[in-house]
Amino acid sequence: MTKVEGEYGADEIQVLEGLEAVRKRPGMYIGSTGERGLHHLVYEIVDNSIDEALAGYCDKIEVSILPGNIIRVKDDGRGIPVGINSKMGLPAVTVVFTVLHAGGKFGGGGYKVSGGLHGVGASVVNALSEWLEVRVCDGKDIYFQRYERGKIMNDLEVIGQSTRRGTEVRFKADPEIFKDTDVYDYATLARRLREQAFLNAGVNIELKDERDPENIKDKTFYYQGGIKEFVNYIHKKKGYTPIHDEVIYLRTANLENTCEVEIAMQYNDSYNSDIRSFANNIHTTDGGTHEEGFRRAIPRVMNNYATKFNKIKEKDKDLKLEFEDYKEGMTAIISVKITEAQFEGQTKAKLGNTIVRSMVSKLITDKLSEFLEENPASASAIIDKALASAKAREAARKARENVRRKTGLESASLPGKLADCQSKDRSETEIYIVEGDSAGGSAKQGRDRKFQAILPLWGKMLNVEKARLDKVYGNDKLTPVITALGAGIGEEFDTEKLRYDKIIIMADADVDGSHIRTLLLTFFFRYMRPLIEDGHVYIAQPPLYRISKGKETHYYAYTDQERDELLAKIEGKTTIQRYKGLGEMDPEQLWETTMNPETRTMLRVELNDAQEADETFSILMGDQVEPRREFIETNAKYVQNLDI
Ligand code: TTJ
Repeated sequence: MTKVEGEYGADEIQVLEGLEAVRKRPGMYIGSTGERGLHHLVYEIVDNSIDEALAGYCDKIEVSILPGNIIRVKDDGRGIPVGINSKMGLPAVTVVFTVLHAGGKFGGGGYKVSGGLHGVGASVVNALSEWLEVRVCDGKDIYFQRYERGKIMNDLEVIGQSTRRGTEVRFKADPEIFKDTDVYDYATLARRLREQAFLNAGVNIELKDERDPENIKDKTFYYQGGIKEFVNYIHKKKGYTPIHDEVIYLRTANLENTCEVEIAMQYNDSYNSDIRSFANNIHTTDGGTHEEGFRRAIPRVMNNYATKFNKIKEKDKDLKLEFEDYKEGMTAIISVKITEAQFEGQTKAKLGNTIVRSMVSKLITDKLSEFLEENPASASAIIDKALASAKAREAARKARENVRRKTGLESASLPGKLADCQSKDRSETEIYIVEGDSAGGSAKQGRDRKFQAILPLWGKMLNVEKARLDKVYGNDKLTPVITALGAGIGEEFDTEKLRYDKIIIMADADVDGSHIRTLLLTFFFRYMRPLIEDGHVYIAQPPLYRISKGKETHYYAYTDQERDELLAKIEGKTTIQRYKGLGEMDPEQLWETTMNPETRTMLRVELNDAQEADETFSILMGDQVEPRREFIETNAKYVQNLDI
């Protein structure tokens, strides 16, 4: 029976007010009402099924995007209880979907998840859905209830019989809340569900995209090896080769069984580190106590081993190996599951529980030492790699000091090729990093010297993906960029010292230009990440065509489509010039089309997902052909746009 107004009890009024609050401030509950928030709804529901799987009662979770952008999540667990909850006087399943913060937790095994943006529960999804339906099979009956914008549409009712068990939820995100409700991205969901399958060994998660019946996508994620397989996967994906045989796997839990720590790690042949930490399956991007314990224990345990077994030669004894050295080439997953997790910081992405720091530290002390002693070949490979890193860091430090000594200043003198701007007001200044001397010449003449600086680059740029810090420091192509920007590099990078507000990469719209852009972006990403994070990096967009009508009138087209549109619009006789490079433009044209803030268009480089960008650069700039080809085949458009 459908409820009518006037029949609500006090509890139910509270319930409605609760969900109303969610609809008033959705951002507070799911972070945003954009694409991210929309995907968050899916994770929020799936988390409940994962909990059931972790409790040992569910083998299979099926997530589908149905036509009409309806999400369906189905599991074969025990089913949300349908009995009356005595406190609320409502079926438990109704409470789960209509009471804020009730969550889906009814005790019973596993680690209770709490805090952060996660675990806010099914009621939040319900509040933000145009409609939501739940079906529960308890081995006998099929129960059904429907809600619209959080409001109960019918009493929980039996709609049929089944010997199966499980829970099925379908929902349609509310277009009154979300900017777009049709932007579910298969790759994004796949990424997240794969991650969850790695973090929860043995859980089987299927993802189906049935929006287009002509093109159904279907993937199943199931990893018996858990986070160990996660490390293998990352290496394969990035095209890195491990430098020792086995993934190191360490695990511990406390006596009360309220906290479990798992670590999987392996070293590879790259110079990058990829350390991802999780608490209750939530990616703690700001680290916290688990990462602190890890960073502290790793150098201590490794150095103890190296000393005890005489792994460091007499001539290298002065080098003090630190975490910075041991992290080079390291891929590690740290996963903590804890009751009552405390999430801290502005984004609630930092773990705060202090017990975790000592547990991680002890785990590494006990079990990593054991691993090293039992696997001397692996241990030697790791120590040697850290030694090489320490030497490179020492060389880089000397190179840096050399620069300082030579100039007698803290900062080096500006590069000779730089045509600096006049303004000292950073907020209005720009630097164009320009490929090639001739384009650099045009840019110098065409610019507004008041606020625009030009730095021409020439010759072969260093691929930082294949070079250690010391090579980056001494590199004669990168040094001018570093000194012109004036903000340092690596750990010393300081955005405050930046000499320009906008860093604009200007290169030809061809394959070579694309290569230069990628090399520079890789450099910024690896060595000056805040530059990208804070939105200082831009890509200039020079036109591809000039269409002239007579001597006086000129139009510029930035894409083939624009060219065709212009040609269709312009009457009479026209001539088309295709620019093969920036060098073909005279200074006035370059100013008019690409550099004049009034008329130009630029791409701002945004860092939406650091993890994804990390993978992208590893694949694009790495030395293995296979992952790169695979990447280009699946992301051809992305490669052209260079939007990281
Ligand atoms: C909890 O303990 C008693 C028996 O039922 C357990 C339970 O609630 N299991 C459960 C909940 N399995 N699946 C869910 C669930 C699945 C979806 C898709 C959505 C929600 C909110 C819960």
